[in-house]
Amino acid sequence: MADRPRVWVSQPLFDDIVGRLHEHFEVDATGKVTVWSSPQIAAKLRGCEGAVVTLNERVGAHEIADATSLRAIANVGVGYNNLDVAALGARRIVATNTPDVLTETTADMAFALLMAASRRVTEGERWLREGQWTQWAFDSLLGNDIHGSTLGILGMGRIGQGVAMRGAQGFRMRVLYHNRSRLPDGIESNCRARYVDFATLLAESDHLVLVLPYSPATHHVIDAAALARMKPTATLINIGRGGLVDEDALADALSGGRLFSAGLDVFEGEPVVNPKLLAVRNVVLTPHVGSATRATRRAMATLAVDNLIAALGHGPDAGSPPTPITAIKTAKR
Ligand code: 8YV
Repeated sequence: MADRPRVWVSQPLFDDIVGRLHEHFEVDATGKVTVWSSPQIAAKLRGCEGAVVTLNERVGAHEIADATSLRAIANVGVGYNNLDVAALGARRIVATNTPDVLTETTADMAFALLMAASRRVTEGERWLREGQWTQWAFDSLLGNDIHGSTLGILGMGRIGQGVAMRGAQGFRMRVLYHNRSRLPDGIESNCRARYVDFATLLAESDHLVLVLPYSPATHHVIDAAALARMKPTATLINIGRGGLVDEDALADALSGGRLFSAGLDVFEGEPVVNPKLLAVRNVVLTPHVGSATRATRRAMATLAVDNLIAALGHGPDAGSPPTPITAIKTAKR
């Protein structure tokens, strides 16, 4: 049907889930993982009413300038710093994300990194594979305890709360957090977490987990000065966005013995990783896989597709996408 609205799906998701879009739209779906330049994104969006995008695709004023029929962007992911929400809002383009469905999986990943970095799991594996394990030694690869230590959380949204609960209940950790605003008492006691100021969080955490959204206001929130306030025995975990951390300063602190270890799932220039970090022994590096379980990625793709269908006025939630970022109403066709 020639008059069906066109939508673009920027990366391969799951065929059966993307297939649901065919019921309502002409679908321009990408068959293989693709790096899209800004002009290519603009060209793809031109003539589309909607798109499903990932963190790889920056969608801002420039990319939507010629997309005069664009009405909705469904982001696959809870973080949406790839979208210029103000530019979309000015054009009354609905933007949605995928909160909640990835909370527990991403909180699990924070602990995977925390445990690996504190107990030197990947470092030990490298050492073993390199054939360096010639004799068991009482004092080799000594790490730090997780149980009973102080867990600090910077950014106490849904994922931060999931990390707090794992720490408090699973590892009997003392949990401190800092956030833009203090949480209501009920949530604090549920997570067994205590609100502290930023300086106290830095000074007292044995394990500091970054889970806050990235924006110009949070750029390099962990810089050389912040690192200098942390315990030299501490471990830093970043599952938020790479731009939260000054990576050069982190690499210097790690190699200079001013920070015990780090676990990073996100990087400022990803997929390119700062060579100074690659050269450091005491850092665990993973390729942005915080939400990467089959079940969670399916749930994210499903929610993004539900959002797009609803935002474009179809399906059971027509006109009311389940998880909008902006409060802008869907224009009726
Ligand atoms: C996603 C993430 O995999 O949700 C987020 O913010 O960083 C990841 O869980 C990514 O956004 C996919 O676009």
